[in-house]
Amino acid sequence: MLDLSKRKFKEDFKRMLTELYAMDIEQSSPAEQYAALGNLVRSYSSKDWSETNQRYLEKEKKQAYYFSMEFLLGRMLKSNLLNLGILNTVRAGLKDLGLNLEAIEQVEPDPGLGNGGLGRLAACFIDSIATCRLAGHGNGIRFKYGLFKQKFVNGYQVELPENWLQNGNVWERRRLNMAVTVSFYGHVWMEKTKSGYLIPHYEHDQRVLAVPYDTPIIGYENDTVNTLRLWSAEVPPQSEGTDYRAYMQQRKEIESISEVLYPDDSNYDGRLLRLKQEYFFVSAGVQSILRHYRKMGLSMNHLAEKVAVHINDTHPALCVPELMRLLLDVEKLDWDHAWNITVNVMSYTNHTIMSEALEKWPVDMISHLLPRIYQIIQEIDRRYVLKASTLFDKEMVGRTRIIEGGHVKMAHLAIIGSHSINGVAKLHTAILKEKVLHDFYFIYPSRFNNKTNGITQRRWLMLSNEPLSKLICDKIGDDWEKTPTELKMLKAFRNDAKTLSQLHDIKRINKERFAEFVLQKMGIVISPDALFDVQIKRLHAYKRQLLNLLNIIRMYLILKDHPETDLYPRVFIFGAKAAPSYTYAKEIIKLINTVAGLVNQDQAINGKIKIVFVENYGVSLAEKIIPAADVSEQISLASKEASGTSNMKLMLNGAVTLATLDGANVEIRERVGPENIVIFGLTAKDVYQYYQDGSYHAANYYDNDPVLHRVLNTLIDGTIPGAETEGRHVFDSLVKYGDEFFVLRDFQAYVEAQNKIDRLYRDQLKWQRMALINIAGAGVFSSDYTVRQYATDIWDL
Ligand code: 26W
Repeated sequence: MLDLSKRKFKEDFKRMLTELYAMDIEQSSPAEQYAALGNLVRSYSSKDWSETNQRYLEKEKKQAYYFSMEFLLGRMLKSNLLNLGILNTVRAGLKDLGLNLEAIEQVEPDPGLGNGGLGRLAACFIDSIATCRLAGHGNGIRFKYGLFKQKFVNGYQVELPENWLQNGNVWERRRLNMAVTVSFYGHVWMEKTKSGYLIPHYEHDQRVLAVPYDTPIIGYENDTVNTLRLWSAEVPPQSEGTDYRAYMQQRKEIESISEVLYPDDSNYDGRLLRLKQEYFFVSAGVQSILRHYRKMGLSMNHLAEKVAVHINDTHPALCVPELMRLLLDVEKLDWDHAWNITVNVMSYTNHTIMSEALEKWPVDMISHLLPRIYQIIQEIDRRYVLKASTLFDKEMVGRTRIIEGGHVKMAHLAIIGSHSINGVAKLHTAILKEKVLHDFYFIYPSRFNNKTNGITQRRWLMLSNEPLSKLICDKIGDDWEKTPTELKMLKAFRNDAKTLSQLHDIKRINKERFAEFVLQKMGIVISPDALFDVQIKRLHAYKRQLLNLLNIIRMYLILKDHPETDLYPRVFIFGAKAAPSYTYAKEIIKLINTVAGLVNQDQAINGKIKIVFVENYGVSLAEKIIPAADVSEQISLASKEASGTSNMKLMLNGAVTLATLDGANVEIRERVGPENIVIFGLTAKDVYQYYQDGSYHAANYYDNDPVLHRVLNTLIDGTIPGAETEGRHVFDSLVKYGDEFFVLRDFQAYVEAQNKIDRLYRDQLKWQRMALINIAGAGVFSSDYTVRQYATDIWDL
């Protein structure tokens, strides 16, 4: 923790402005103030950063490397100030200088280097790892363009490039001296030495320079500063006499590797570029780990005692053959030895059971792009098949092998090559064991384990909801900041009318703030007296934003028929991006926007329902919405949402969860008790039962439920002007084509659950008590605990 007085800060800040821009405060713009502040904060952390690295090296500490294609960091300025322990000092100092921290913060771009839950989890984890003083670092790609910027044009999603690096990035450090070379294409031939070794020779390969950009990851009020290393693809130092045009062509091709994040978290997109990206950051990362390891002067035999590599979903699964390649070809270890080390080093997390998202690469593609890696995968597969055939039947071996049907199955590679395989919530892990990965669970039972996801309470409460944090501290002190389960102390106030009314007031302030934002940005008037009902997450059919929409239409119809109906006023808040290629999801966005257009300006319903679909949902918007939420919609089809993490953020901020028994919702219910959560719908067991007997007939629900019938008809009968095209597609997907995610099946139960919410909310004392119990129960979902479990059970740090 930094010892910094306000006076010293003000001097430092003014000096930095002068040094950087030769300006004083009056002359400077917020952009310059931000850059000065950012540089200052970085300089404040640099001593701890180098000392942390020094300490790890000297003590030969085991280090974990979290390999992830995505890190959805969010803005770093305030989070770094908080973790350095100087947030209040800096804020007050700036105020003395006539400046406002929150205004300066707005200058920082929100780096969207991720799609959704998986990327944000990686960001929460690295924050927690540093906070828990664990030796763990992130490894990923420095995408020039983050996830697209979403705009709505006539209700349709339009994607614009997100050039987050345009004005530079104060947090990163380019480290050219630590660059490594990554090889693609070409041919490999093996030379046999006299001693019998096979030495691979690469011919005509394309070499790419991987340049690391390091960002300090500052622990909360401690002296640990870990590293997030993101790799950028560049042309290697130009060889003599390269033709200029050929050079430019080559440069374009190479730089495209770290150009843009794939905007897809659902559909596997078989593009060569994605495979290149995966190998690029894997090879660069593993090479740099070994280079660091060699500095300790230990033999490779001890690698697994000093290094853990974590494979975040299958995207970095090539870590397995890449480490094998380096151990075999460079370190000259024999196969069995190398394999043993590799399996002990690697661990893998599965984040989805959606089969579309399970990566498979065509053999042709992978053998052409990565010839040596493909040879190694073939050998891993050959040995697996050889051994498995002595133990299991042919079908089992066929189902579990890595290369099958002309494809390389990345999940199989990750599982066979890792000593640990985990799911991200109890239910998810159970489904992996019993269904999705049942064969592998049978083969490697001891490798499987659960690690329920978590979130950092620093970003998702202390920073984003300061009024609530302060109230909590007033009530129970600040131990919860470092020991989040201490939030349970709040339960003592469950019957304290004053505390409950304070909770109400804080929610009210946050809602006013959000309402103001919505008015400014969207021109929509919403009342903070209404119930704020929030669904924020990627747009995907399985998450069932559609179920939410159908209920909104139902309510709208009731109010049209009988404007006097006593429905509690509601604001339905959505935030969601759809993958650009995911037509159905985009149609749902358009439908929600069309219904919003109709409902929001219909005088006849007296403003009782409002729909706010915020553009460009991401970390920064989440920070605004979550503190203002009354209800948290977690309504995925049971079994489909691996965990969910917005559910945790919302409960921590006092929202009541309206949910199916899916993902971590199950564990949230365990924590708060069934009376403090509203659960509805099919269970995972029900869903699997339906699959088994094929007995779900969606059309029956359309035919037999008059309410649902009428609601669905509005999609196609002109009740919602402008909805015709998308309305027809969506209608057909539900009624004609089988309703893959049981929306119609769960409709009635959902309506009842929503009615229950309506009733509960009217009793504010009771409601605030539920909110309080939710906040009090949210501590266990801190990522501080999750990463400690990874560290102990998996990485052995
Ligand atoms: C190949 C493209 C691709 C990209 C990303 C496929 C799949 C993914 C991820 C697995 C999608 C994802 O973000 N999954 C989410 O992971 C969160 C963190 O564990 C969970 O909380 C969510 O339930 C899960 O959907």
